[in-house]
Amino acid sequence: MKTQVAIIGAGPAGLLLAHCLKAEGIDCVVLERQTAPYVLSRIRAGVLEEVTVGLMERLGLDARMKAEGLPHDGFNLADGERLIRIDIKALTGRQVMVYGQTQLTRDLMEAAGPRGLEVVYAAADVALHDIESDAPWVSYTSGGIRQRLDARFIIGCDGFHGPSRKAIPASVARSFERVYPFGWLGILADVPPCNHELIYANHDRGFALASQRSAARSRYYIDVPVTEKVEDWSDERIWDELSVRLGPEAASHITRGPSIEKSIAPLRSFVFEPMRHGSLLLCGDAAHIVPPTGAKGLNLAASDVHYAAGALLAFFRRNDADAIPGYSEKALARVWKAERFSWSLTRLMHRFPEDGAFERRMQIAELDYIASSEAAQRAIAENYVGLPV
Ligand code: RFL
Ligand code: PHB
Repeated sequence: MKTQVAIIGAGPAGLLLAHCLKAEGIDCVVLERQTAPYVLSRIRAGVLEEVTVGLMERLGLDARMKAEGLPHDGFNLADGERLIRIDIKALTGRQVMVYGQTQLTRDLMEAAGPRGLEVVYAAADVALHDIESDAPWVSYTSGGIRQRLDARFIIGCDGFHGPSRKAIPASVARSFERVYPFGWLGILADVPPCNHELIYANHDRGFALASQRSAARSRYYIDVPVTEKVEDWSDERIWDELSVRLGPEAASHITRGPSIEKSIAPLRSFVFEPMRHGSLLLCGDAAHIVPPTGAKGLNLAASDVHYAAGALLAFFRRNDADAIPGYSEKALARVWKAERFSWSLTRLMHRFPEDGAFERRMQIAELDYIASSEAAQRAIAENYVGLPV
């Protein structure tokens, strides 16, 4: 089989890019290791920046998002006692959209067939070949038969554990990593949210986040040591912990209910450079990971797609050979700023095992400063709604 662009991975990065290319008449094939239902069963991000919403709008795939998504004008930081509201609308003139990654992925998936997008699910043993040439190819197994897909470019949208990044020789690459000593234990439940906006809380007992998917579905997180097992956390134990960490005001509005999903996600900061080598471009979690505190992971995948689609369009439509080499630098400039924001918000809102009384006071002082300074709130708001692409 032959195509112009082979995309590995049908998560949000892969599907968004495939739709963007298809809309411009550029041929592509997407290879996904998992089945479609499995991809949809992963509960992840919930907050979309304008860059992500804008891509869906331009693709004409925003109808359900506009009908069911919740535009938010602000969010809250809590220090165990009070809520510090960050009025992102007043401070930046912009909003974020609360709409689950699952819903966004479903919208992209359902439009694939009608728009003639070829997505091969359950593609096993995907391997990249000749990425340093102008004729790279991908081998994979589908229906028990080994297949070959030739392309002009391969785009690695295969997440943190996929094969694409590993195909770039160590001699030309550099990675930067910070692994955090805690993970987020998440619970999804069909109960009304405790607050109309998100609350990120730093309590003496640890971090908590109150988020939502709709007026009837809540998503909550608490941080737990990475050694913790999800089986040791009954729903009641999680609700009890949330009630303490989110503070009395939010706690009084928590509606408890049985969990639909419960899992622990490890926290990591990671950047891989460069994001392009030869005819291979990396997008999304394949190239970088942020801790979820800033709600940036999915949105960075979308901004990578924005840059990658632009570069591929310039190459195929305008014979502009310079656009492809420029991709890595452009994408990384935005990635590093989002890494900084996600890291600093994680630092501010979590208790680190090595922290003593001094570090705790520094967190309290910083939250106090944020509460009293519009300049500090503006800096947070500007990063939270997303820096320009
Ligand atoms: P994905 O979603 O991991 O998709 C990669 C796809 O590649 C497939 N794949 C392969 N396919 C073929 N062959 C192989 N060998 C393959 N290996 C892997 C996988 O099956 C998968 O389908 O990466 P992508 O597309 O780059 O998207 C990134 C986002 O998923 C991720 O950054 C976000 O979920 C991060 N994130 C959040 N981001 C936000 O922007 N806002 C949030 O509010 C937010 N909250 C979160 C999050 C991530 C979390 N977890 C679980 C890590 C909350 C959590 C708890
Ligand atoms: C979520 O709703 O899953 C969510 C919201 C905000 C974050 C992370 C996750 O920062």
